[in-house]
Amino acid sequence: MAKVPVLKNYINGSWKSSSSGDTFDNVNPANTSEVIGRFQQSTCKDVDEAVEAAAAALPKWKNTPAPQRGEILFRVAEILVKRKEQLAQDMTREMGKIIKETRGDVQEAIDMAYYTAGEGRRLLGETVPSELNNKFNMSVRMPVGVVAAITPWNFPMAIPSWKLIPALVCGNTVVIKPASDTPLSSYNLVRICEEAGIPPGVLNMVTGSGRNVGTPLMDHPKVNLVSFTGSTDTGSIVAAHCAKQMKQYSLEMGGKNAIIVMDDADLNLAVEGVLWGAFGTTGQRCTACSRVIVHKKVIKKFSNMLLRRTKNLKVGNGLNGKMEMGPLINEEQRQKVLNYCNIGVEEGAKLLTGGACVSGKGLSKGFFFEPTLFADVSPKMRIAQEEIFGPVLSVISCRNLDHAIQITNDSKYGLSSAIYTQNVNSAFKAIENLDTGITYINSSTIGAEIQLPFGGTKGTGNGHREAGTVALETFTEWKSVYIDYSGTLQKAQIEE
Ligand code: UN1
Repeated sequence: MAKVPVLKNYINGSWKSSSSGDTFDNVNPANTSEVIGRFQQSTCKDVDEAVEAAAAALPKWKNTPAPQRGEILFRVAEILVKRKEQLAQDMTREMGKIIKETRGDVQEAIDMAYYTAGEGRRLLGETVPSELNNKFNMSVRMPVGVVAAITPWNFPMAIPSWKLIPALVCGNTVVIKPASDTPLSSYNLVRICEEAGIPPGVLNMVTGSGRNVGTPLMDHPKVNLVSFTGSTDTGSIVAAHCAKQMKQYSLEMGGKNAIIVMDDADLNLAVEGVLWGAFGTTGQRCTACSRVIVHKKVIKKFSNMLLRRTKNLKVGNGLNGKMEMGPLINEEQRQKVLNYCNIGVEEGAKLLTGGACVSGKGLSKGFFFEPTLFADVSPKMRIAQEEIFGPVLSVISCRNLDHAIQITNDSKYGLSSAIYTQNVNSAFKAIENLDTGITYINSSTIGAEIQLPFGGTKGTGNGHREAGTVALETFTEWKSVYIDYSGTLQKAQIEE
């Protein structure tokens, strides 16, 4: 059996063991007998060291011209391109999603790096006229300081890249705590950043549990901003901790995303979009489609078409290119999904297919679950309201567009929504009235591109967005600058 590699923390430019001396195993969710790596079970001492390193590296990094910072990130993109296949394979082994999707995850990091590297030569501010003569007004961006990035397991490289890359181009220094289920992809990304020339202390990585690493990291007084992606429950804890110290925080949290299928929709197209949104990444996306709201005129036909396709999805090890859906991330998640299926049945929804763990045929050592479809779901049922984060889709009937929009918006979340219709008026009405941060027309709820803002309304976030140019709003502070070259005391607002 191959020797299991021991992978270390990255602090101040060196790869270091944790002060606890303990490690934890990163296992393959498709085959739990495969241990991918042993990672550091870190403590608050390691966190402290990493944050101190980030704070010490800040003045120099902040004063490195932004175009130079951008050039290093451009090199990150180039290395990611060269290693894309290996990085994707590592990711499928640690996370389970199929290889096409992990290639997409790495691609999203590549897109982010190329796009954001260019910000090194923009970082746009404003110039505005002054109300006085011989006076010049402008705004410039400053880094926030030390950024703590706390990242989830479902996009093990893309989401870390959404945080690290904009933070770094803006002149911040960073400590990242990756999810314990998928630390290898963050490790790979940090190694690439080191290779590309990110100086010691500017980027640090500490692995370990939420309690021993995440909490001391967000509570550290030298951390100026916490950028978190994960569950709404954990996000509200992050918010409470940050509020106590009046530090900034940006949260990306849950979703209960819906696709509306109108009676004039291209049903074949809609079925494909719904399948991709519901069962891609085994339903473990915050943008996953977990409700499909179908016009009553076509619901019977649509449900039959969807059922046929759902039953035929190939579930298996994501490294096998023929598979369409991999395992869930761990047993806890699988039990949660199973529990929701039981709740759905108890609530009176009709289980059309799925609802159970998959075993046998070489799958018994993985956390596989059947693609699951519920019909006769009413909007208030728990399976229609709560985020399941698994391959469970609820079909809900609607009377008309207004009704569909009302059902979609009846959610504590507001991340992504979609509508399938051939009617331009319905499409625009939906764009206007769906209360989500992202809306797709004739496309699924997943697959956001990095050059637009990513995030949502209500319980999904706290008003911030990631990616696009707006990421700069999170990772910079504004400074307004007034330059008076009149040589006299000029008083704004004051009549002489
Ligand atoms: C997430 O699920 O946390 O739009 C991120 C998408 C991907 C990102 C998802 N580009 O589905």
